[in-house]
Amino acid sequence: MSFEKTPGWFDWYAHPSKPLFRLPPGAVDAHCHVFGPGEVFPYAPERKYTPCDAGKEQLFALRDHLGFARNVIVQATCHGADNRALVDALCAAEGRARGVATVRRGVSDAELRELHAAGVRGVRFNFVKRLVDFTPRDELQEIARRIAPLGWHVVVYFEAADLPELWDFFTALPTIVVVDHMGRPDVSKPVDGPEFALFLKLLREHGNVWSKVTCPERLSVTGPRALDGERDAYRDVAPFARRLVEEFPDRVLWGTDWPHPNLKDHMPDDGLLVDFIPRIAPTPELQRKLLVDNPMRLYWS
Ligand code: 0GY
Repeated sequence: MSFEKTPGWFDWYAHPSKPLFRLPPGAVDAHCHVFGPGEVFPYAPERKYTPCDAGKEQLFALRDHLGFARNVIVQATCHGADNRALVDALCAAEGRARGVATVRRGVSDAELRELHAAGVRGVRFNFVKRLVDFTPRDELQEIARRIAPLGWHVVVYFEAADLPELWDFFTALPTIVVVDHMGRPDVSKPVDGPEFALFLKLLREHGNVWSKVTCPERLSVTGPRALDGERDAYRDVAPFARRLVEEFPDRVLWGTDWPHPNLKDHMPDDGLLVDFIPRIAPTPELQRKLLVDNPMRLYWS
């Protein structure tokens, strides 16, 4: 089956620069996706967008180019709960990738065991309204109860404005809860303002909540333009990410978000994204925790 990309869709950056920042040995890209290829792994009928194909070979080439050792591949909404492209990538990665799947209420124990054997260690619950249809909370609670005994965690994706309404649901989950993209703060608001304070409170009061300090390219208003030739792209996002890394050094993860679905104004150079890391994790110790210790503990232990 062939698929037409959503009009205006940006393909991923074909020739990313070599980062100036040298990643520590064993670094993990803990948030990335595979899309299709649609001919082999068709996109889900209920999807809200049709991406460009972005397969496992390209992902592994990017991993090697940037200097990562491993990937955590997160099921994207365009594949719905059909995890075949994800599982195929995990199996091809020879132990160098783990996955986060999407499952529905009817998933069998045998299917969960197969996903585990392939390298899946979590499920993703998506609350971003432009990406998914509503799923009843009791279905998600049931899934969380089913996956908890496997030692898996729940990854949640939501917009900052929806956190008050989701708070009780998140704080009742029986597993580690990993928040995508810092809960999508509005970075034009102050880092010390009430909206981000609520997110910090979630992590302060709930030791099982982690955050991905990802997606400056998605959250930034100032954008990728560096000033004075310095690599200071996405400078408005840095204070938010740095606050999380410094206050919760053992509960943060970093990832490229390749191939960057749904970006409207630019497609980031992944090399530049890696160069963002030392601005949010300024010491070798913080960098090691963010890029190696934390993802290894969550996905490989
Ligand atoms: C991301 C962000 C987005 C998309 C998805 O699963 C997805 O479709 O997560 C987005 O559009 O913000 O993490 O890739």
